[in-house]
Amino acid sequence: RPIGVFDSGLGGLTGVRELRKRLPSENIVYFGDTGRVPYGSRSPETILQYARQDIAFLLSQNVKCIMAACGTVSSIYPAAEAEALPVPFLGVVAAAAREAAFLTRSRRIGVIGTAATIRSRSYETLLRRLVPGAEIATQACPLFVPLVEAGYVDGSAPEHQQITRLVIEQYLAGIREAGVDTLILGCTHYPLIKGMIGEYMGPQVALVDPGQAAAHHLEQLLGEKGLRASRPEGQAHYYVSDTPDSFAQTADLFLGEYRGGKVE
Ligand code: DGN
Repeated sequence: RPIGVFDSGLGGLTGVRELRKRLPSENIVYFGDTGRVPYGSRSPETILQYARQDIAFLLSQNVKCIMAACGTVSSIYPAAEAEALPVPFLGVVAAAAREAAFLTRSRRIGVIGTAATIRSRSYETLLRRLVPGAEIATQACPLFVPLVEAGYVDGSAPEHQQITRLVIEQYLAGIREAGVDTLILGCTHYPLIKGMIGEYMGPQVALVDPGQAAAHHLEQLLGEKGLRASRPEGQAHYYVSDTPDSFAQTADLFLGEYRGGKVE
């Protein structure tokens, strides 16, 4: 049975990329709600309703576990509802908070994400539990998603990177000022500008990529439950709720060399 991964759109493919690297034998079914993206600017009620529908689709594909690659969904989806699902559920927020708690020395942690993620205080709630006395600086960065989707990412044309750098400076000045030693990149899209964010924050700040943390956590979870696949190479199937027309181009941006599989 495959691992089910879903996201509000195609950004969650950054999570798939980490899964393909870490768990190459696994089959993956990905669902991207491209017909209704973005979730990050919507109300918690709407996000929850969409998340339930996304999860129902993955369950209909007979998945053995579900990873919510979306920072926004992982922030809103109630733990009690996740526990009641027939298969294990893992959100990127829980995985990234755990990783940040492990990495921080000063207990000063920064969190960036969509407006909905930051408003939900999901990271603060978890981090306060995991890191007693933590000081947490948060910042919503709504312009990062369109910048990444426009291709203004690490390694793009210098004039494009220059624009992204200006926005980074504007959003992250307060967090840099707060002297954090760990920064959670709490949205699917941010790993694509990790290089520029790292340059701005400086080498003393550890950057947490939630997709990477979730892939690591899922590897442990599947191992514990005896659910690891043993075939030589797994396949990925991609489903989207809009027409798949622009899938190839955008998917390449988020997946890099890890494409392969079918779009449905
Ligand atoms: N996938 C969303 C997230 O990680 O929060 C970003 C895209 C969106 O829905 N705005």
